[in-house]
Amino acid sequence: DPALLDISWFTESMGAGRPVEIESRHRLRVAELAPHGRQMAPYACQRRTPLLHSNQPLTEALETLAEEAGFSGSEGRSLAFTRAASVLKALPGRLGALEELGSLPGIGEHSRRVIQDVLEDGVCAEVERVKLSERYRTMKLFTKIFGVGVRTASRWYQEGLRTLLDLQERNTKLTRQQQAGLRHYGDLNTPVERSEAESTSRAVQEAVKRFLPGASVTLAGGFRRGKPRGHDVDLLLTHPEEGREVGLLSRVVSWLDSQGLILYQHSQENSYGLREGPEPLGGRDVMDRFERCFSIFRLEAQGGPGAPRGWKAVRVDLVVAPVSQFPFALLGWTGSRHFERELRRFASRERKMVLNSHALYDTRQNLFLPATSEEEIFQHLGLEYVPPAQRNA
Ligand code: DCT
Ligand code: MG
Repeated sequence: DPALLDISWFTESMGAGRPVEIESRHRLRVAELAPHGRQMAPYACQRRTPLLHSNQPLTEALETLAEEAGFSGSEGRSLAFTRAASVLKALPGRLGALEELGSLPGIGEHSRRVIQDVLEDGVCAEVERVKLSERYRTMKLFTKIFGVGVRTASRWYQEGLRTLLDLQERNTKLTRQQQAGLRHYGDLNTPVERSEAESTSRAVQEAVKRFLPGASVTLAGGFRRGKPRGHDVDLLLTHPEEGREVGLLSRVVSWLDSQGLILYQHSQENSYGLREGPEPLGGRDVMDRFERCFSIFRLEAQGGPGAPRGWKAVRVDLVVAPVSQFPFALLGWTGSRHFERELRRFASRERKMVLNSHALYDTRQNLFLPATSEEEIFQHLGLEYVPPAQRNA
């Protein structure tokens, strides 16, 4: 694929487009023995992490601190808490005592203290303080607006804004995306049910069929990992014949729009071929270079007593992948976010390979390793296959 011949953006983007990864103190060596007599591998992509696990109170506390660190721009600290939480999610049973942490990888001093507090008192004072703090609460409120990231929320907080009403009354400058986010704030922060994700997928499937028979629509993201609800619907489009997918998205989106199904949309073309400078840090917006559409659908309510009116606004991401890149796109868009981060870290540190949602590149052999399925990508990486339901790291 000529688009992939120029790999400079590809390898550069790995460094520039991703949050900085902190060094793990635990290098890949003899897998360490976890409690319950099971081995706990150091990378999340080497473990099986089910959706439901036995350490919810502990992981919730750690993830609150991870979120708070993210709000303060401390990516390294945030990652450390996320790592610790992820390890606990992979435990086969409830952590009973602090001593059982001894053999687990990736649990730092601070996380250990938090775990100790929760084990001993049921809560951790630090976490409770964070949850009550004005800054955390405001940051949470603002970052839940579609189109608002940590930087914008932080700026608004500094300017003294505290509520959604403040945003409106003080005529804060909002992008078109943020205006839509604010307009549909309630709906977009009401979880999307699986049934709603499936009916969205069907609507897109029907539109796709009109313009390109044979093209497929795949539900990715949290729903593919078995989550019963999520914050959006992630859909991947492809066609078994390379190149046939070009031009599909705009037609599909126009048609859905003409049917009154779209409340907001922002499409961007693919940018495989473009040479660009370093991309801004983090965020799903710079995750990959596929042609895509960030949208808000107007979904007919499924009825029932819970439906206050006839429709509901739902966030939908449509992503188009050429079939040669599809397995990489599927792997990248299935998540979890932490599982993806760990896959890339494992690839780069342990295999000297560069993995993203487009391809896998072996820097020792200087070649791309093609794949026709997710299983093949795991094989190239020398990893045991982890099914989507076990990627809830
Ligand atoms: N992703 C990633 N890195 C990011 C953002 C996203 O690797 N910075 C991947 C992992 C999941 C996928 O993209 C879809 O992202 P989300 O919709 O944010 O996550 P989700 O797991 O589908 O969760 P939710 O249920 O909240 O939608
Ligand atoms: Mg999602």
